[in-house]
Amino acid sequence: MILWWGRKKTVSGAKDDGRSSGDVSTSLVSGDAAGTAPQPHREEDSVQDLKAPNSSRSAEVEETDPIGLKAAAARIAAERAARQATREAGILQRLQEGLRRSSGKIAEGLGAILNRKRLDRAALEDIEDLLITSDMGPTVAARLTKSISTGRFDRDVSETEIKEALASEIVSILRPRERIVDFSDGPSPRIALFVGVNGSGKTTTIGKIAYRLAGMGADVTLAAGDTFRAAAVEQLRVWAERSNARFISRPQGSDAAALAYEAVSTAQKEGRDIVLIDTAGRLQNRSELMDELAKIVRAIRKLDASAPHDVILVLDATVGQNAHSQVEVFRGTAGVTGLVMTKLDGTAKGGVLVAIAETYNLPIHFVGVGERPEDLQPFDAETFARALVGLSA
Ligand SMILES: Nc1nc2c(ncn2[C@@H]2O[C@H](COP(=O)(O)OP(=O)(O)OP(=O)(O)O)[C@@H](O)[C@H]2O)c(=O)[nH]1
Ligand SMILES: [Mg+2]
Repeated sequence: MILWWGRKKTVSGAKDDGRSSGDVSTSLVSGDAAGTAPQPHREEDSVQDLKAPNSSRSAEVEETDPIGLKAAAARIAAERAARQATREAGILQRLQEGLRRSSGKIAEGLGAILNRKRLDRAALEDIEDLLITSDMGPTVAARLTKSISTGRFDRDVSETEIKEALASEIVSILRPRERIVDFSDGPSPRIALFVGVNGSGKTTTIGKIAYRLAGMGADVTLAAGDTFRAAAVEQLRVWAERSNARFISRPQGSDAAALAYEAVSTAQKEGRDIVLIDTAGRLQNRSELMDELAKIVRAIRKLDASAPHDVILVLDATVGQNAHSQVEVFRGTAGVTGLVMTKLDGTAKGGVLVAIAETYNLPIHFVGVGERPEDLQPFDAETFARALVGLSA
């Protein structure tokens, strides 16, 4: 079970604005994400199931379980496990589809190289070049090439064998960066700040996370810290409405740090669970904008010295190697605690995630493979590595 939200669901009607987390759950599961987004457990399902136990249960069960409670509970658990398996299968399929351009490039390249059959020096050099041009960077490319040559040099190899070897080495690079966020852990309200360059996918990622967290019963506040553009505020407002989240904004041109302060202070007073703060996109080489980010962090810390609890840098995979300088600068200015990589579906540069994982000791929380809420997936090293080289589960 993938955990983003482990805390007990907020009691329905406990908040002063009349929003009920029970209502949120119901509306979410009836939407197009039903069957794919994690669905909150609905008490009424269990009650109904318990009232109508399976009539074909054996006499033996009847003896030890006279009113069928155990049998019904087992059935509910099995159904839940089946639903979860279906959801996970969907996740893998979407990731494979999303990474098709990246995996297609690697598969096509390997196919052409291994046509020559023997894994000789020339073939290894070509594979190394292929990995570099797939945006994995020279260090990772050299490491992967060395690893696949071990025990296979000058032997006949199949494309699948090489893909398997690549995937397993990529997993060993990615595994230490795998960390699912449990947003319910730690202080409440938990404050998460989203940063990144223009158009990297910050607002969309916040929207997707809010949608999923709301579906899990969290009480989410969205803060429109991108005060530069009216359209940015509206974009976030739409996501807030979709998730039935509390929305805090100020007129265009307002001070972003003051908005962040207001959002945190309001969430503290109202006892909210989590505040997701959007920020304006800023190029890493614009120092005045990077200073503004530091000011936002200072403003939040006046209210909670341990906040922001997450500073999530949203990276756009399509920029390829430029992602490195973004990590460098944002890490220095805003104290980045974790990464999200978006738009992996729109590029053949998916390998850049491996290069980033190898270079920086930062957890990768999510990957984005499309624009729908269910296209934001918790990062899983093995699933990602296999999908990247075009292998099935
Ligand atoms: N294909 C695809 N598109 C995405 C993904 N994530 C975001 N987008 C799209 O990328 C565009 C930019 O996303 P935003 O969320 O507005 O980016 P932003 O970082 O908030 O942009 P600024 O606020 O201008 O800095 C939008 O059209 C999104 O729908 C993804 O994983 N895949
Ligand atoms: Mg935005």
